[in-house]
Amino acid sequence: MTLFVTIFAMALGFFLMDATAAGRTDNLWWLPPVITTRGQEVDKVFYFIFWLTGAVFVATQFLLIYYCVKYRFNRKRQAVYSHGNNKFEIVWTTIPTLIFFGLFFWSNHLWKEFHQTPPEDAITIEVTAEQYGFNVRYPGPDGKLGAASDVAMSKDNKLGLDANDPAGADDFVTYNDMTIPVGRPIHVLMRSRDVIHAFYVPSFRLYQDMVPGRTIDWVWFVTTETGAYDLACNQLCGAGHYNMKAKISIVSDEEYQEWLKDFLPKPEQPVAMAQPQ
Ligand SMILES: [Cu+2]
Repeated sequence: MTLFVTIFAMALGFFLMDATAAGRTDNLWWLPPVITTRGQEVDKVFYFIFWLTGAVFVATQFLLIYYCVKYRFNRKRQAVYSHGNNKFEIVWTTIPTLIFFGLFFWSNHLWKEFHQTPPEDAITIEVTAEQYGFNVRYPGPDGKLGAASDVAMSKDNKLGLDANDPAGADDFVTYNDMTIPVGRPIHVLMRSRDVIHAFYVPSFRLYQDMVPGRTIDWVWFVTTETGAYDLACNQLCGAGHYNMKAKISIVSDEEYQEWLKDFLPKPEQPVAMAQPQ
């Protein structure tokens, strides 16, 4: 009976895993491909820890089994008292301590690097989360996002935009769709309209909470490959959380310029309506 229940649970697990991983259908047992320069740095730390702890795990389990067998019950053997070995104890305390300090300095160095000011040529995009989706605001041709404040957020002004700021006149907003050019630094400002959401892109190795009342401004990244990737909310933010996701399309610079055209005022069309005489 127990065996049956175990097999059934495993089969159900496989089924559910397959059903929920619509965006990713292969290599589900391992990490998704990494496509940001910072993600590659994160992976180096991950693999270092993975192989080191993996090797220590295998070695200690092997020794455990070996000594269990070697010193198994034997009527002829007499127990001997051993105080231990101070030299060995110093060695096996010092080595892990040095490794831990090394990991601390390594990851702390990366953390500081990830929080550097974004470069001058970065494209600044604002992502405002809400139950249950992501509003993505682009700066338009002037490269500047118009001012916005959380206090001004309302039903009619979802993002709390300041209508008097000329920088905002050419801004445009997409929903659950973020298109960015490959290789360019992308600076993402993160806000939330209601509860805590998250900006989680496994392929970027990037995860940042989006907190109502705050504009998180330290996240920026550079992608290395084109393709479509999932942006998911990773904070249990309500009943529709399971379905809160967006598509990030990473395209070539030419494709990005082409995509932008759909959202910008056409040159042949008058931008403002002519005033009646
Ligand atoms: Cu959410």
